[in-house]
Amino acid sequence: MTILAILHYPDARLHTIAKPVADVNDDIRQLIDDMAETMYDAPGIGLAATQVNKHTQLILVDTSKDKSQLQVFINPKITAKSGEQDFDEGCLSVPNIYESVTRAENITVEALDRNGKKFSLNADGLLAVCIQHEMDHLLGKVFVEYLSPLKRNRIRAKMLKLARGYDER
Ligand code: GNR
Ligand code: NI
Repeated sequence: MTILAILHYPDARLHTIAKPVADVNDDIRQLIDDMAETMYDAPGIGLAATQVNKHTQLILVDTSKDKSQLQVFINPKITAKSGEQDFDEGCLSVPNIYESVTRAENITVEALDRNGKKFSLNADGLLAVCIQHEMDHLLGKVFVEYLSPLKRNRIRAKMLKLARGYDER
């Protein structure tokens, strides 16, 4: 297994729209395993293929306390949603920034699992937040795009300054 490099905002590649997975094959399963290792290493509770510069519709989530419940969603679709919740979100592509985002409280998701088998799942609370956050990545959307232009520009400037620091050292 391999730990993959995570793209950092404001990298234009984070705005790429992911393509559906046509065939759930061993290449996809290899990517799932590498992404899982990357997510647990980070550590994060979710990871979208977009964040590791792979532009296919694949997301991973593990919101369990002991990090033992990996959930894989290939070609995910939200088929129902209701309610609203505010949550302080973070993102591995925007390190050390936490801001409140409003999302649906309850969602129903349809997707394929790592064997290409279709399943449906109802989620609420943190799991629902995380799935919606990851699915946004597949659409090229980062959570800071829900913030005011002022906040977003401050975050962008901070990230650029940090990146410059790393390059010079
Ligand atoms: O690790 C993560 N934590 C998190 C916290 C609140 C809301 C969403 C998330 S997802 C994030 C990992 C990540 O960037 N996934 O894309
Ligand atoms: Ni993220």
